[in-house]
Amino acid sequence: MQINIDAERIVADLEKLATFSDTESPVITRIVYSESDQRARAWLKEQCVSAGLAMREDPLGNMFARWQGTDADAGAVGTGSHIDAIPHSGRFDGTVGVLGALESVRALQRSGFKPHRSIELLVFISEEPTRFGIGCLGSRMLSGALTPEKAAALKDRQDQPLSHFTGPLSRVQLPPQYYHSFVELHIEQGPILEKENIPIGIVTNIAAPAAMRIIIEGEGGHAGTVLMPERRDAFLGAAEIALAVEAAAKATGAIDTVGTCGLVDVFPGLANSIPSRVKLELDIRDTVATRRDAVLQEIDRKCRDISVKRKLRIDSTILHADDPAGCDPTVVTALVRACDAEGLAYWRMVSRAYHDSLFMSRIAPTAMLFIPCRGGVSHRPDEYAAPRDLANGARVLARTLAALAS
Ligand code: HGY
Ligand code: MN
Ligand code: MN
Repeated sequence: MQINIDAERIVADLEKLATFSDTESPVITRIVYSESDQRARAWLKEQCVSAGLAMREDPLGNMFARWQGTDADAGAVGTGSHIDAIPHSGRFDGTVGVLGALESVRALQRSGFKPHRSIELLVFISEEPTRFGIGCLGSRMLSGALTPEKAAALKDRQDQPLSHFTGPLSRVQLPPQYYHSFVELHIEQGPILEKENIPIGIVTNIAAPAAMRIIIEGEGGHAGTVLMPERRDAFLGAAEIALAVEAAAKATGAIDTVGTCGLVDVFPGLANSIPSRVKLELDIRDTVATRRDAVLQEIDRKCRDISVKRKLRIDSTILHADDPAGCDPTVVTALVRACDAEGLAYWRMVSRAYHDSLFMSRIAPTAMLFIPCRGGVSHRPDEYAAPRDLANGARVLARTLAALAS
């Protein structure tokens, strides 16, 4: 089967999608449910409809664009990713797995392929943790990993509850066997493929992410008149915790353990006022869940020590601590065969970033394919994937979808 991918079309679509942003392209900010996000999803819906796909949206905002197969009752072959983008990030994270997949479908249509199983493009809502502090909100609910009750209890950055739904959240979870299989195309967000000069990554495992929120409370006061021995400076407690995160991640001795303190809110946040309250949000990951959990426990222990030593009140909450995912061997084999058919070298690898596939793997045989991104850079405006790599990814995806849908 000859598959002709229109790489220029993917590039043009990515550029158009990048215009729906709260910051000037190439700096992208597209927070879920924001005006930019809504406009982006409306534009995307039009693209899917003009590709002849049947559109539906669930109460949370997950979008489904279906190419009806000859056997309407058979489990569909799913593909897709996300289009929400963290503030000050890039144009390729998530979007490649949506617009590249759309071009894969169009290329299969042009080749005259007729799917036996329906092929369905899924655009997940809220993959990034920006608004609710928890990533993969859409795929967590689709897979049942997050119940409607827990979702309704989520609060956003303004402490507002999740309210952007258009119907009962109980209708979001997919019925069993809804998908026969699921494949997600994504940029690697790491340096390996570019460094090894390998065009395709086939993901065998997805690392286990965890997020922790820590509130540190001390005593505020005048930066000039409160003498050092009397101080209970909340930020210095936070600083010790941030260093403890780095030490605990390194102490496991495994290169797969990572820890980041990326969100620091200091109150009142003025140079001449001693910090009385600090909110930290931590991101701890590992390919082995027990090793990651040991890091979470070590951080908790350090918080207790720092609380006593600095007379601070320190409360920590685990926002989520998910299991890693193993990708399904049959879907991995379909990807390998597609690479062979295209004469493309591939590299089996771990995904250190999490993706909606982490949760889709709980309800369907799932695997992912990566394309290189320049310098391995992601979550930054200089994130970049070359047209040739976009076309390679879409071609391998098209072949894989065709094989799974036959
Ligand atoms: O953080 C992640 O791994 C994903 O890019 N949201
Ligand atoms: Mn991301
Ligand atoms: Mn992503």
